[in-house]
Formats: sequence, C-alpha cells, structure tokens
Amino acid sequence: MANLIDGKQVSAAVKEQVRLETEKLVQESGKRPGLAVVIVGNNPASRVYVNNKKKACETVGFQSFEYALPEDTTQEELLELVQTLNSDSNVNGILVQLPVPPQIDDKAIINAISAEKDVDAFHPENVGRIMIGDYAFLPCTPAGVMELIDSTGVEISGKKCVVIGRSNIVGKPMAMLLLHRSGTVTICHSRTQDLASVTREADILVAAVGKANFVTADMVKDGAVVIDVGMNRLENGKLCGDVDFAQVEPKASWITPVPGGVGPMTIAMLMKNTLTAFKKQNQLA
Ligand code: L34
Repeated sequence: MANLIDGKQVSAAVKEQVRLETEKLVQESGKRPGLAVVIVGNNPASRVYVNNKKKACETVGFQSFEYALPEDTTQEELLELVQTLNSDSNVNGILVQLPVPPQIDDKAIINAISAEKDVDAFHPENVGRIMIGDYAFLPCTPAGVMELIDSTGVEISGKKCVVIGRSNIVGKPMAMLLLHRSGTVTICHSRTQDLASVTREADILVAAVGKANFVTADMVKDGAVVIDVGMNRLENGKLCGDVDFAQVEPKASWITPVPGGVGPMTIAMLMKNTLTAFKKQNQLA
C-alpha cells in the first residue's frame, strides 16, 4: 500500500507561505503583487485552470488581471496585449494560458513576454538560465513536482529517476531539476525501446505523457515514488492521470492522485514565482 502524496495539502502550505510574505511586503512597500492571465478561446479545461489561478491569487492576496480573448484573436492582437502588460508596472507576472488557437504561434508569444515577468519560465532566456542553474523562476509544474517529492522525505541524490515525456513545458525541465538535485536521470519518450524495462529501474518515476492509464503495474518497481503529471479528460468527463492508479498504487511507496496531486502544485508555484517577480521588480529583499 502506497502513501498518498496530498497535492492539495502541500500546495496550501506553499500558498500560506506566499500569503504571509505578501502581507508583510504590502505593508512595507505599499505595493501589491499583480498577475495577468490571458486566455484565448473557449477550451473548457483551460477555463478551469485559469479560474483556479484567479482563486489562488485571491487566497494569497495578489491582484489578478484576467484577459479573456475570443477564439479568432490574431497573433498581432495578442502581441499588442503582451506589450501593454510588459509596460504596466502593476503587472509583475504575465501568463498566456496554453494551448493557444492554431492561428497564433505560441513561440512568438512566449518570446514577446518580458523575461522578468515570465512567471511560467517558458521564455528562452529563462529556459537557458535553468540549464546552467542560475535562475529566478522555475517552470511551475516541474517545480511543483520537486516540492511533492520533497514532501515524502525521500532523498533524490543518487537515485534512478525516470521521466516519461520530453515536452519543453514538463519533461525536459523536469529532468533538469532532478539532475540539479543529483538524481541519475533518464528521459523516455514515444521512440524508447522496451520502455517498461527502463521505467522498472526507476526509484522515482515521473509520468508526463498525456495518455490515460499509460503507466501500468509491470512498468513500476516495487517501492517506487510515482508522480503523475497527466491531466486526461475521459469521455465520461472524469479526470484521469497517466498512471493506472488502481494497479500501480499497491506497488508504489508514494503516489500522487489525479486530481489533487500535481495540478494544485502548478498553481501554488505560479504564486511563488509571481511573488519573486514582484520582489525583483521592486527591489524588495
Ligand atoms: N502558460 N499554460 C501556461 N502555463 C501553465 O502552467 C499551464 N498549465 C498546463 C496547461 N497550460 C498552461 C497549467 O496551468 C496545465 N496546467 C494546470 C493547472 C492547474 C490544474 C491542472 C493543470 C488543476 O487545477 N488541476 C486540478 C483539477 C482541475 C480540474 O478539475 O479539471 C487538480 O486537482 O489536478
């Protein structure tokens, strides 16, 4: 029987730290951190995530600015909004919720966001900084996963860590963060041969595939820490991770649920990054 890693509880603790520090800094500086969230179109999942971000801003005492743009927004229009937000001193963090509709090039948008306000840490400057270990922000989902692993008390240093998935947003930075903590890291993907033989070696297994119930019991070592980054919507509307929880749970030592695992952590780390951006932009300790 695995221990459950409670993402809601860990995220609440992170947000409470952010709230306390924010309260103090608002008193000292008379300024309040502000996060701008831009959502383009009507993706229902994005809508839920953006609403959760807005709620978290209220919880920690940030100003939140939401821009809900129509599905047919042009790239020029979105770039113009980003420029406006770049030069607005009440906005410390800017996030354009992905995915954006196909007429918009997400790379062009990410490049246009001021690196100082890039609280997703998706801008090439911030990605490069992470690579060399000299960064202000970490991408929210991988940073949240690190907090969840740390909450178990399991040591990362020297352990075999396997990441399934190589996206720029999760898989690649996830591998880098585990490497910074001296994990022995392997990245698997759709072309990996005999995937199960690789994942079965993992002391710490992170699944970021985007396929419901992809990780089955035969792919997991006894006593592994299993982190499920998947967020798949089944036909019946139920939310489901990349890990077949019922099968894998008995083998793992620790496991995250979906929902209530990585998702809430992504949002907590966004709050942390926005506070960091606010402090840097206002020369506060
Ligand atoms: N720019 N785009 C940008 N930044 C991000 O950090 C994201 N991401 C991913 C998608 N696009 C993005 C998110 O915000 C994924 N993501 C995200 C955020 C929050 C939750 C899930 C994904 C979340 O709140 N999950 C809840 C369940 C929500 C539900 O019921 O649907 C959970 O408990 O897992």
